Amino acid sequence: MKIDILTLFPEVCRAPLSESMMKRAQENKIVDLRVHNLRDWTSDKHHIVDDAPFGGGQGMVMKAEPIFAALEKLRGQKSKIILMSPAGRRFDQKLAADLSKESHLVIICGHYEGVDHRVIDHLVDLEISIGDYVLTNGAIAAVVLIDAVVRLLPGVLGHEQSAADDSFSIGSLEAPQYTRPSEFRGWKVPDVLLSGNHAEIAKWRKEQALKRTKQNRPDLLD
Ligand code: JCQ
Repeated sequence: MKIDILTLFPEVCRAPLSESMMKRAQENKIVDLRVHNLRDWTSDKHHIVDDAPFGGGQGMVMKAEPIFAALEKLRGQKSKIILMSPAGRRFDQKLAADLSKESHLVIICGHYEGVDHRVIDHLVDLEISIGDYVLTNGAIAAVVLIDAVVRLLPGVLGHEQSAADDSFSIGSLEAPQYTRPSEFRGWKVPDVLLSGNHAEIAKWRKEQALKRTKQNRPDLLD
């Protein structure tokens, strides 16, 4: 998969996408990730990327010209053009799985009070929000989306089963996990996990997963 990120703050996404699994996915040529500075596509001498909103109001709006100029270079036949925005459709595991089937994502990172709406009407395929809160910087949201998508690409996770077993893929949260020592500060690991009885362990995990889902995310059970 090829991913192009268009942002005014390339450094915000560079570090988190250069570590751990994202680093290995790039080294193994599973993903070809490129970060572009939107300012490089301005044609005026002051490299202006934003301006005041028509009709008045607070803040600045990202100009259409540099975004269209960038996309005309970056987009190909099969590119999916995404805008990160709090006004977008809410991102979830299903959308991550759908996007992991694409061959090329171009991700535009919004900032300020938004982008000129002609970008959304005539360029963007999909506006995506990572949640109901506002960030200063769409590049942070883009990192979240990319991480969730790239880890689903074949060969990124160590164990092929890991992604299929995720909470959110199975519709409820995961059961509690423990590791050594079996007693820590007087708190013991549940006996059943040390019993070696795999049927009992599976049953316990199912019960615990349900209990945890009821407590933390009752909406998942509806
Ligand atoms: C993305 N959830 C929150 C902030 C306007 C495109 O317009 C804007 C973009 C941003 C940055 O992104 C987010 C966000 N998903 O805040 C304001």
